[in-house]
Amino acid sequence: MSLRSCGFSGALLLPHRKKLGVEEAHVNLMSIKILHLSDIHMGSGFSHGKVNPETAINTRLEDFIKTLSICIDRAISEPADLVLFGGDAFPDATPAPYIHEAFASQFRRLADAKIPTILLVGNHDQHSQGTGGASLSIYRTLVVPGFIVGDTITTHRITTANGDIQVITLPWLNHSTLLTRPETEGLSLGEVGQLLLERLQPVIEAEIRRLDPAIPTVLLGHLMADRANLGAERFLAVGKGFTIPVSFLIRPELDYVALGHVHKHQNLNPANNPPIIYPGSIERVDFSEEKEDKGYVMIALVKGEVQWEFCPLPVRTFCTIEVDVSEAEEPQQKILDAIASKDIRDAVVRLIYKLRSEQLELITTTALDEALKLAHSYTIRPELVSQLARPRLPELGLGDTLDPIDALEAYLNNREDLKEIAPDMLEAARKLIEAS
Ligand SMILES: [Mn+2]
Repeated sequence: MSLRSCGFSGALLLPHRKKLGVEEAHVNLMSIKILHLSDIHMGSGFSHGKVNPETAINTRLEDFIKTLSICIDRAISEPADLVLFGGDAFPDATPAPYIHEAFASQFRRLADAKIPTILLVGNHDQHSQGTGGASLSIYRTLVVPGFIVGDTITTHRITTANGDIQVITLPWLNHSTLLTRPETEGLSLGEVGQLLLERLQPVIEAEIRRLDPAIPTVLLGHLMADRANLGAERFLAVGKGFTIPVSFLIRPELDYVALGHVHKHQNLNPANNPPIIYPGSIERVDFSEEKEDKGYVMIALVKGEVQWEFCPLPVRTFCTIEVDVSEAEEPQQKILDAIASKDIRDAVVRLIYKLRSEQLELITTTALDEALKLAHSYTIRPELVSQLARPRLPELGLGDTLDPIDALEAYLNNREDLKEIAPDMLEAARKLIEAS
């Protein structure tokens, strides 16, 4: 695990400026340095770790803490003038106290170093669709010096060591944020999304109109943008919330758009006017992020000029080993060869092999365990090829007649990946059937 160097001078030239008065030049000579990170999801993926016997803590929590601490170290050593967290601190709004404490003790170091910090509220931070508050609101209640909790659409003017900056916070929006229940009744999810977007537009316009045009401006939003290349969050796009067109975010008033929500790092506006950046998650949350680099973004900003750089983090390797041995004469050896072909040391490994039921007795699990023992953790999933051909929904046998809702329910019961949106889908289906 090597960390690519991420050198960053942060000093910006001011090529397009008219001649500056001495005083003005003094103020503008240094750029404002921002560290932008997002989607920490601390407390996720414990099944990929194990309990550290020395600390009694799950090793994946230790991984997440270590990665977050590298981000905070960087903010302090730079030093950053401002830290922007793009939302989704934990897997849900009610993390176990020791997980919340681990998160707080890292961010507390920013308060100690007097680095202003904005904690934006993401969908995973809201308790019961936002009506139960947010896990991060505790920082406002405690009045942590320099900390702002972004749980409303507001513009914050922040004074930093290198000048003032304004940040528009746009937390995760759900249906109850800008719409009332009677307004959404009978509407499809798509129509609700459209209505929400229509409501959002003037609210954002009002914020933009109030901006001070002389100082740098950042929009910090937790949202699903329509051009985003989806990582682990791809299922959340369906039914949960709505997408915002990237064109909505390309505004001359904005110098940088700092996003959270999508776990895959990307810039949605290669023209960089302004850069629209998802830094992505700081650790791999699950196997869907196996091939993604993880990191944070450093930004140097003066009004009208921005430089940004993705800084990779040395995160835990995830490794999928998939092998079909159903036609192999020595299936065990073929599996061992597949394992040997990968660098599994300290990695989270999943071994998936396909075989015929007659081959089952040719596989010795202890030999596989031995071959995988260098991994940090591993799972082994044999898949029987004969089983693969089974009816996709065994509950729907011949002769059964099902009404459409029962059929959909049976289907959803077989789709673990749709579990989160299953109630929404069933509700939408009921409405459709009632309307027809
Ligand atoms: Mn999110």
